[in-house]
Amino acid sequence: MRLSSPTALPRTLRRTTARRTTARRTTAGIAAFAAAGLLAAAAPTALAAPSAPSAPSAPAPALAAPDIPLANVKAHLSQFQSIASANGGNRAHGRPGYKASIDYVKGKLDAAGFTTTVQQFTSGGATGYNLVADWPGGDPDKVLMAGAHLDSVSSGAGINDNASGSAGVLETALAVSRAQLKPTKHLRFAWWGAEEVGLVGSRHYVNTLPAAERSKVTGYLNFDMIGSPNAGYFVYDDDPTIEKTFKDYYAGLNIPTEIETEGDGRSDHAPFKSVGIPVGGLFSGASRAKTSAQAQKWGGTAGQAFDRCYHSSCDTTANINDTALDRNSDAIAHAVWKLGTDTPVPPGDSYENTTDVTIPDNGAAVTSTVNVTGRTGNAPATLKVDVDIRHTWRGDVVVDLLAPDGSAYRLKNSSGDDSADNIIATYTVDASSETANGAWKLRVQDVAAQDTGYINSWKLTF
Ligand code: DTR
Ligand code: CA
Ligand code: ZN
Ligand code: ZN
Repeated sequence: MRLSSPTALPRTLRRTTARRTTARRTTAGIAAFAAAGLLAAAAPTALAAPSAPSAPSAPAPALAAPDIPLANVKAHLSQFQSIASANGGNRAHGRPGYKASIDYVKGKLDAAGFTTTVQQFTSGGATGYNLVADWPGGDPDKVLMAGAHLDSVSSGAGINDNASGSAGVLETALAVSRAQLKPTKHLRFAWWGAEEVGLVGSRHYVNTLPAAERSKVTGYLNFDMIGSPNAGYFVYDDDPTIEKTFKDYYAGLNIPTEIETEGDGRSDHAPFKSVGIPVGGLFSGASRAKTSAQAQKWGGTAGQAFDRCYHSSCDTTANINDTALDRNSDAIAHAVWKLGTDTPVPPGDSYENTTDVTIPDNGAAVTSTVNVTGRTGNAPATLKVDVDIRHTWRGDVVVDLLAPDGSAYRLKNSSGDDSADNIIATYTVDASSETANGAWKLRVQDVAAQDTGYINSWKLTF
């Protein structure tokens, strides 16, 4: 049902000066106006004039990941470089430099309180090793994994490919220990062997993981080359929630990202993906050349490979972009903290924002957002919208619900003669044409001068 835009009604004289309501057409709202079914709106209950706005109720503090110290990550790279130099110049599968790398990482994790397991396998007649480190605690039935391959090619030390990812994951695990993090999920970190000879270690892990254990893995985050000298910022486009976690992180830093297109099947996320486990990850680029458009947004050199030493002997500690290594290591920690501590709201529950938002008098619209995640399919035809707006002379106020795609659903029009205060009401919206997951917004506008207020809270119930 298409609703008319708010009518601008002359306000009866109320004060010394006559006032007119000038309801603004919200072109976006009109243009995107869906055939919204406003099925019913409980009559707002008139309340006593609001007391002074209560102190904004602080939302539950999200657990923010700590900064991952670049110096610590680089110290691990130096160790891996020394290991390679002391063992024939590489850390390849079946060579002593690889087992020495495993021993180094294991020693750090044992000292930090992790439960470590070294899993052996054979490939090409040589013994290979995976290192798996469990952080005690969390829901054993909801396991979040993060990993990186620890082996290099035989031609070099493999510092960007992939000591960089190994060190970023290691330092994130050590940060979990320093924080004595109590995540809701069970955290498991892994360093894979024999990736360079065909994803052998990670495939062995997945194939030998009992089905009951496999079904507990809610996601696997893969980090393979995160410090390329001519760096790009690529996000795997596999699981949308994991992808969004990384993309939102970088957007918060105003760093543009691109979807990773060359890595499908080429790293350790592939075996997890092949059994239906949600995967994601980050990548800073390999032998492909950076375009001029990419150089525009990321810096670096157009026409040059992201990593000119890919699979070469020059892949040493000199082959690292510190900024990319630092940013990507921080992004790993952000994803582990966010995905490891989020407790997805079970379907049928509500999504609420209780942060106060001031509504400018006769001014621009303001919005308040709830992020709906963990749902499947579309929103219901009877989406419940509980609104709590404290505002004198509520006739000034226009209220819309904005779906994640921007579609506007009018909940309340302005009405010049409604002099009652506050809008505390429940609206029901037919949102069945909208995808459930995403950022839903309550948009509120005061379209008449004088009388002010704020959004106190609002809630969506599916
Ligand atoms: N890191 C490479 C595999 C590889 C090449 N391009 C991508 C893109 C995304 C992930 C991995 C890769 C290697 O280990 O040889
Ligand atoms: Ca950092
Ligand atoms: Zn490689
Ligand atoms: Zn690699």
